Amino acid sequence: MKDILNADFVKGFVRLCDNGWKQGWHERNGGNLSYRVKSSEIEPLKGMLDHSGEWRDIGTEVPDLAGEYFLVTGSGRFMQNTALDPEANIALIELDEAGKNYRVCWGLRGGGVPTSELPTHLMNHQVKKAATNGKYRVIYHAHPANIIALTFVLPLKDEVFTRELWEMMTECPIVFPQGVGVVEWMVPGGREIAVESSKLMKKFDVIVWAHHGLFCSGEDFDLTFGLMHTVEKAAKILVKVRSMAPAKLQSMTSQNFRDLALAYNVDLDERFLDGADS
Ligand code: 2HA
Ligand code: ZN
Repeated sequence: MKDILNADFVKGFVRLCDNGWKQGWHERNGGNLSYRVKSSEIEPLKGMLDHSGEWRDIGTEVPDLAGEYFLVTGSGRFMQNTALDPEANIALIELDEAGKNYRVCWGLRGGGVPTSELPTHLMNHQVKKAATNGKYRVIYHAHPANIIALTFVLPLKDEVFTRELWEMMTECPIVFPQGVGVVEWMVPGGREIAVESSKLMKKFDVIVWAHHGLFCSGEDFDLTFGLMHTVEKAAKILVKVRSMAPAKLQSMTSQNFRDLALAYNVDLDERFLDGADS
């Protein structure tokens, strides 16, 4: 199976898992990753895939992803172990022609199933594929401590999280100009949270799951990991600021954001600017 392990997308996938682990975002089996494989990447590997596995229910429907292949982390697997033994911890799956079932074509040696968050991953892929003309291919879920901490002290509103995080580092509005969406606490791992998440993924590349973690989406592994990293770093600064003093003495103003948007040619939603100066 050397060729599958040497494919660039597999190497990039494994590297992201390892980097997330090194950041401390993946305690035990926390977090998961999926990649929508290009047909040019799957073609040369087809002879090495096993198409005899049984079809299993995804737990939701993703008709616009019918027949596509995804590389995914395994349920209960530890990110920490991915680089040590990719074939035991990740899987290439294929979706059926209805987008209702999947089967494992490679990986999860010794058995197992894809991440418990497969419904959210696939529904987010479906939304992002449509919204970006197929450009976005990565969905990444992690449990970074600072953003989780903030979900206990900030109102669970898109406007509040976006504005607070944007203010923490000048680059933030350039890195995530649409802002961040927030999902109130829900039971993870099923269709319901997948539906709520995918509604927000239509507008945002980053969504916060209250008291749980973050989902990021992007074109490739570097951009998606970089997005997670940037959001969590801004959250870390905000935790420090709030720990040092009850209120900020000064911060970026709405006009500062408008000037930045003009200089860097990004669209910032006025919803996050108007009346938000404190
Ligand atoms: O263990 O993070 O949300 C995987 C998870 C579930
Ligand atoms: Zn999680």
